[in-house]
Amino acid sequence: MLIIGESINTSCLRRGEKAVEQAVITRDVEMIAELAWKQFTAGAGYIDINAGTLTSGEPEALAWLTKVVQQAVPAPICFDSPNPRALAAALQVYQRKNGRPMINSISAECARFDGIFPLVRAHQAKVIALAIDDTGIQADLTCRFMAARVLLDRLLSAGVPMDDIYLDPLTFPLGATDKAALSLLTLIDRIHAEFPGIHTIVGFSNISHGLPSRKVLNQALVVLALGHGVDAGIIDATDSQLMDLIAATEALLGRDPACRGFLARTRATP
Ligand code: THG
Repeated sequence: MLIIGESINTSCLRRGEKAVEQAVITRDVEMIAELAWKQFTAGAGYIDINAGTLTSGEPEALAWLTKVVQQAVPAPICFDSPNPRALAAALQVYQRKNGRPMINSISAECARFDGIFPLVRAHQAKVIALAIDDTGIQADLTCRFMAARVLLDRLLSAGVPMDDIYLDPLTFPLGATDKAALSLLTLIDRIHAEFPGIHTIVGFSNISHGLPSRKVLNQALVVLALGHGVDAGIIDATDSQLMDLIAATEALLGRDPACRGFLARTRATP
């Protein structure tokens, strides 16, 4: 599973009230570099950066984060913003030595597609595609599936390679709808059945918003989604129990030749 580390997000409260936001506002290089390093050494293949709470200074903040993260770790960056100006500012300072950038995210909303698609093309970025159109995020699965289909058609016919697209079916919090996880799993199945070759990705921590014991809910959902063939996850890579579960589940599903990944992990953490 491709792991996108979620922790460098200004809405993240994990390290105390608004600690990440504060670190970005004060340009605290040390704290951001440490967050990047912890996620990288824990196994993150991409480091997500999101400065979405800083509405006016977002472009400058995202560009600063890019410089700090690419200096701190040899992993590529996942640029997490709906704002084309912020994405453009960050991509402009991104050095590709750590790998191709990933843009998080485009959608079938017309303004968002038109604002972000030129950046995907100009930077030859991998792209996360949200199953949402101008009618908003739909609870109805067929509507969400239709939004995904329209977006995929647009990306593929514009020449984006299938292997560069990560389709995100999106999930509601379980606290808001009992069937949130079941709907997500059904959508993952439908996407893999109807669009073979397309990657799927989920922001797993969304499921537990507003509920206690968030970690264990996130862990359970990741295991379930792996059973449905999900390819990638935006997760807390520093949750070592979650990373153990991913390694074990991938081995059990035959996605880890000769259990190499699992064995390497168990040797590292006896
Ligand atoms: N899809 C895509 N991108 C996304 C999301 C998605 N980007 C943002 C978000 N959803 C994924 N990132 C986060 C980051 C932090 C949290 C949730 C989602 C979060 N953190 C807790 C906190 O700050 O209190 C701590 C969680 C924990 O400890 O487990 O909630 O869906 N494409």
